[in-house]
Amino acid sequence: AKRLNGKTVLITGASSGIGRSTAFEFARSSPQNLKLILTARRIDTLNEIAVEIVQEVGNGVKVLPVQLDVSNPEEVRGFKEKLPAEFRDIDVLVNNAGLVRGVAKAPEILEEDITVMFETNVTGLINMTQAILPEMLERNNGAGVGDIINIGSIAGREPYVGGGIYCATKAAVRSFTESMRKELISKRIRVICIDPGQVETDFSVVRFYGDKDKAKAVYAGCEPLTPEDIAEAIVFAAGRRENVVIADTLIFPNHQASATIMHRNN
Ligand code: NDP
Ligand code: 8X3
Repeated sequence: AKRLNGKTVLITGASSGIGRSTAFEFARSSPQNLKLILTARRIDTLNEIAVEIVQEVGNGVKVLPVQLDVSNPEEVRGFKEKLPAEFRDIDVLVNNAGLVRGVAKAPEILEEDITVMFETNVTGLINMTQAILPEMLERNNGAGVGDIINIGSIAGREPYVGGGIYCATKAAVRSFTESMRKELISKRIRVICIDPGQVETDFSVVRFYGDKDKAKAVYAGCEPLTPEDIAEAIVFAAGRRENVVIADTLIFPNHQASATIMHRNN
């Protein structure tokens, strides 16, 4: 879309799944004049993705891979200063980095899992937002400019058994997002929440601590969304006329009607 021409887009968690697909989708939709900052912990993977994007769309798109652990407040704080000047005016922040660990119920939930989920999905997302927002607010002669796109989940709307912590983190994302939209009412900054249902990525592999068979079983007899489906929605939201805010979106695959109601074919 022409509206994305010249934009600088920062994606967290761009090394896999939805974040990775979102990077490709932005590049495809504005292949001549876009700056993409791809962040995650796995810098080697980001470097590979940067090469693949340029192979696919050409070098009209500038891709900058940067290692960043959003759960580390110090890294987040120092992040902006490390960027080359031409990448510093961020127009679109996609807060996508996130994870789930385990399916344990209270009181069996591992303390480490609780900490990692909250520090990544909640504190990490909030710290990232606070790191990027000040410049968004200053630009446009103080009227502000830019989009903050937060990836929530159906899990943030509907808590389920075995998801006590993950669901709580996504409910927190939802609540923070809504507060911010209200706080920024007088600014030209769009605050956008996208809540996916079931998407097949490494999400369930991470949930089951690397057990691929258990992860596969989550999608048995179902046809989950692909990460591209969510990437399209993200880029669509970012590509609207500046007065149009796709404030809140819930996206299911056809067989899904709630966090736990799934039609299975076998
Ligand atoms: P993936 O596991 O495929 O991708 C997760 C991404 O987050 C990776 O790029 C990973 O990169 C990154 N990440 C994890 N921890 C950190 C960290 N501390 N710092 C920086 N990056 C981090 O899963 P998805 O693509 O599915 O997940 C993306 C988002 O979508 C998450 O917020 C998830 O909660 C949400 N979501 C997913 C759904 C699904 O069914 N898949 C449904 C609804 C929401 P690295 O390991 O290199 O740091
Ligand atoms: C991921 C969707 O419902 O498996 O956010 O937790 S769910």
